[in-house]
Amino acid sequence: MMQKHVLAFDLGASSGRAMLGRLEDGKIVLEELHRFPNDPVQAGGRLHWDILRLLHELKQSLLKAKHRGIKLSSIAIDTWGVDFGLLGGPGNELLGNPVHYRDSQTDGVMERLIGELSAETIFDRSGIQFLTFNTLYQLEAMKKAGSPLLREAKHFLMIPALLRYFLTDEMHNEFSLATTTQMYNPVTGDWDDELLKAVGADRSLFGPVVQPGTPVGRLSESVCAELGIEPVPVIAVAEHDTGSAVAAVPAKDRSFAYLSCGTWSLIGTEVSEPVMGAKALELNFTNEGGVYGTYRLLKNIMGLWILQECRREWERAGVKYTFPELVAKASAAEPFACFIDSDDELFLPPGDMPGRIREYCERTGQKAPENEGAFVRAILESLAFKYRYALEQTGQLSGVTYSGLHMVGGGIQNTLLCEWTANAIGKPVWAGPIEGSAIGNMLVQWITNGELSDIWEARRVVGDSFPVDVYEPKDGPQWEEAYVRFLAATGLTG
Ligand code: ADP
Ligand code: LRH
Repeated sequence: MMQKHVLAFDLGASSGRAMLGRLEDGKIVLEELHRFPNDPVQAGGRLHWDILRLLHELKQSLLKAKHRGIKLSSIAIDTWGVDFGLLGGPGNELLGNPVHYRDSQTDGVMERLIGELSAETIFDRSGIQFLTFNTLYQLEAMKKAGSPLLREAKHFLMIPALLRYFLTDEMHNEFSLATTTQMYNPVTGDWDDELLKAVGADRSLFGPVVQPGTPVGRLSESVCAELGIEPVPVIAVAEHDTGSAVAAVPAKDRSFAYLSCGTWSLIGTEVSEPVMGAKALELNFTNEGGVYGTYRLLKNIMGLWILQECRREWERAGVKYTFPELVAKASAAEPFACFIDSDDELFLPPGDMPGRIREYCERTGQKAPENEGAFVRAILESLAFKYRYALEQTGQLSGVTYSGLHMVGGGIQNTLLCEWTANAIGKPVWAGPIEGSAIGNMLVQWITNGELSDIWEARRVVGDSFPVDVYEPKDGPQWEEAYVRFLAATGLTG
């Protein structure tokens, strides 16, 4: 008889994937069932999600499982934070195509709203890092642009909840993603009325928030009929991909530091209560919802997005490099030649990233890179230093000195980045697993289905199932000296 599997849909910026998982002899057996692009679409002057194509790919995945005779005990979806769809009209139709957070509609909006409400008020009510694209500012941008959608809408659903709605006909927003909106109040444990009012969003749109691990229906009759499959239970996991990635960190120690390394780099620790004080506001840290009552005290760092966009630009110019080829070029380039602050707003929108790095170097009085290897080296060394910077700040906020850093996500395939991160932080890096978000998604499904007892058993099983590569720090004095130059070049204070 065919063993039971869970299916995790993980929609990242570099791709969407449907991963199958089963537990066998205390280990996770993981298999990629389907991988598909998740490219945004520019239309009518806005950058959009290709939401119905993604729904199609989810259905294709279910069909692939059916054709292989695989019995699914449950399915769940995770994606990046902050984006949403609005539903309204007599049949609760999708009103407008969801806009991608890298769209320019939010330019200048955060600064304006901070001017009206104050940073302290927004942070006290949300505990969330100020990022220009947070849902709060997306809604404010719509309000200011006179969008009719907010007036017409009856329901607000974050992207996984929207996809679930299409699959199950049920509507539930989930906690980890709700926190990324900057409109959820972790003290009251509910949407924040004052912040919603400030952006003209009616409270009734949002509905109750379910915790990761909540069963949220089954595939609807119409979806089952269309695909010719049996109804499968659907679970709300940590539907924020970073929340799922943190769930999958194979830590043994309850106080651990992690870096979820993909398109974004998310570095921080897991805490039992949000850290809401003035220091967290000053350092612009975030308290995103985690699994089983935890919070993720962390910093968003722009991450490998900059490398992805360089690669895209070089491809447009006619040369298609693989990531390993780019890493090899970086390895051969001159060390510590120039530095960037990856979180400069220059780097947020899609576009000519090598050109923007050149512009950044000119602005900061540095000699710009002249070839691909030098660009990639500057990106990776600068990221490693930004990780050190944010890890030290995490320690200041949590009061914990970490003995090393767990890295998970696709970025750990970049062994040079792992090595340089260990050198920059002066501590070991433990790298693994690669598919952190999909695995974390599965863990919560297994806990809900009763196949694992709790998150700490689940993390132990991850440690037993996937290789964890250890990178010990090397060349301390050189990296110390270069860190001082990084801080000076980027204007960050040590
Ligand atoms: P996301 O979930 O945000 O889509 P991933 O976790 O899949 O991102 O990580 C994607 C990143 O991983 C890419 O931007 C790339 O930098 C890195 N990466 C993927 N494959 C490799 C590889 N073979 N070698 C080095 N880096 C890689
Ligand atoms: C990483 C991530 C991150 C932020 C950003 C928008 O994929 O979810 O945590 O929310 O995307």
